[in-house]
Amino acid sequence: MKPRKKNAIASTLAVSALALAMGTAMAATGHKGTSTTEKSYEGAPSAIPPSAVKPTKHPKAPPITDAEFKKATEIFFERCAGCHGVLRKGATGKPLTPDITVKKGTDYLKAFITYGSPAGMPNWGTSGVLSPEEVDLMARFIQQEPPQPPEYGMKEMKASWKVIVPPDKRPTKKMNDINIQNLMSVTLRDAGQIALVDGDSKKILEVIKTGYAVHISRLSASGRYLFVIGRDARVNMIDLWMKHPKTVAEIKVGMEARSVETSKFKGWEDKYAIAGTYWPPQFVIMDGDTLEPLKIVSTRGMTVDTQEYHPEPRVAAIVASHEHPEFIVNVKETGHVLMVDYSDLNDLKITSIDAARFLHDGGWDRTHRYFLTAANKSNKIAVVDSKTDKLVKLVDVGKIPHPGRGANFIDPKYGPVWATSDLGDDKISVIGTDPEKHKQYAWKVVRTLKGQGGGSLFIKTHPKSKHLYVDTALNPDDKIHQSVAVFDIANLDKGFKVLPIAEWAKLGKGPKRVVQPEYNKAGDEVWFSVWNGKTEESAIVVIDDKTLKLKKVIKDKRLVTPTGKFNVYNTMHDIY
Ligand code: DHE
Repeated sequence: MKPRKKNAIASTLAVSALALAMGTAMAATGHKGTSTTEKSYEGAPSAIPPSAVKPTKHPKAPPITDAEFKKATEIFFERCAGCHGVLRKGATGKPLTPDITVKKGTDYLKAFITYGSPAGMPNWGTSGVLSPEEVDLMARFIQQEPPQPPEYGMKEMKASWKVIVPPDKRPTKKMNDINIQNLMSVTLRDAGQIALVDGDSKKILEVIKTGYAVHISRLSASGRYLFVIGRDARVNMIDLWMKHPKTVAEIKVGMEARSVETSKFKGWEDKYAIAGTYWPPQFVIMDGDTLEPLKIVSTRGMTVDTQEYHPEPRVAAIVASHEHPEFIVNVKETGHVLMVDYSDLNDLKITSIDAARFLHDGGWDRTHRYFLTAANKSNKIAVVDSKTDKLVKLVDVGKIPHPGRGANFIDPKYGPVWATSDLGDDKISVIGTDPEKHKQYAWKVVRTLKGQGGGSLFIKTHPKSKHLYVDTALNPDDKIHQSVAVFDIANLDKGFKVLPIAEWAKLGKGPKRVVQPEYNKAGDEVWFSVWNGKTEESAIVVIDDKTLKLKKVIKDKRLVTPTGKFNVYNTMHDIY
């Protein structure tokens, strides 16, 4: 396999990041039905190098040369795979396999690609993103067999695996005076780096190179190791005990990924790490000290509803059970939640729970027994009982719920609840989570709050806080995506206050999307990223949670496109 040139990856990323960050959403210009927000969010280019696939033609499809096939693959991976899937079996977008497309014919497909559809297909032609020749090419391309990227198994993983500092060469005690528990790991999305920011002084302590378009950070149960995953499926394991925390082990677990987690059950702390991949559709359990890949499991299989085979069910969120030695793995396209028992990797037991399509992100209730996860295109939250390994309920919520890990608090009327905001509308659904003392409210939407607008990605509170914060990072309106709504938990009916976070950051031009509230360890400060374009100035804004006043603006030229922030203590203890 010829690796894709770094520059090509960088420019692909730059284009996507620009489209997303600038809100121009090239993929969505002018089309009806699906918001710019959704398209620009989901339509990010695939990290799979198009050079990795071979032309696969269909006998009944119109002719296409090998050179054309290559170019079309590039366009497809860059613009279409996020919604239709690499193998075109359909995800957010419709399936585009030859059994469907050949019957439609080139002229029909050209019109569809040119003008888009009210159901959400962008108007690639009339928006000027694709030329008439490219529209014609894509119409012929999608009638061919979908080219399949290569598999990526143990051999490839082992070849990419590096133990930079072996366990016996690592410190036996903490060698720095960093207050590790209040450290923030900040995603620097388009730099392919994370910044370790001291939660007390608000100073950047380290900037560490990670995978391409780095996505999330998670902590080992002990809090010593930080695991970071890039969209290119590179996992970095960073030792926070070192004088200068740095990567001690690294592996590439596939070609495209979003999730990483570590074992947290009593007796199994720091023993294993797990990473899930979008391509190939699989997950891998690794040694928690070295990232040595131990067990790879495919997620290919049948969908929960129509029970049809899906060749590309991507792995979305993964959490570690506190009830059993298990990882809980969301399989997006088939709608299964897998309870993967890691106590015996040779005789691996997996309980597969039927939830709903398309599973994305989610988090624990406050007791850490129930996992609440968004089946986003079904507009549902699936509630899984990690003690009995059973589905408790599918709860109907608003349009395209997107909780991140959600927010747990005590509702003055309904007791313990968990909340999600939505990408597709301005609702916030508050769900009762206490089947013991508030049985009548358990697993029901007890309130629906109205937020600033759609395009919300993350909602957050903290056990010590009286506030609930809801971002609207992908709302097309500048005023809305540059600010955050805050509710007073004691007076939820009174509506929200708006905090003009981006204005407080006093940055120059750019989209300045305010994204992902994250608390410090004490739960008395909230940190927001003001996410600007790659070449524009971004910032992190810290507010006082009690007074809702500005406390600090962190600006530094190294803070390139900050998005997610992960407080060590809150992340290792699943506090949100
Ligand atoms: Fe994310 C979490 C997938 C785009 C910021 N994102 C997740 C998770 C998944 C996911 C599956 C849950 C991981 C887990 O818990 O194990 N994200 C995807 C996509 O497929 C999508 C829609 C498009 C893509 O091509 O990647 C996507 N995500 C984005 C962004 O554009 C965001 C806003 C900015 C960025 O940094 O790329 C973004 N995603 C995040 C963040 C989290 C996340 C900050 C973790 C939230 C948390 O609090 O745990």
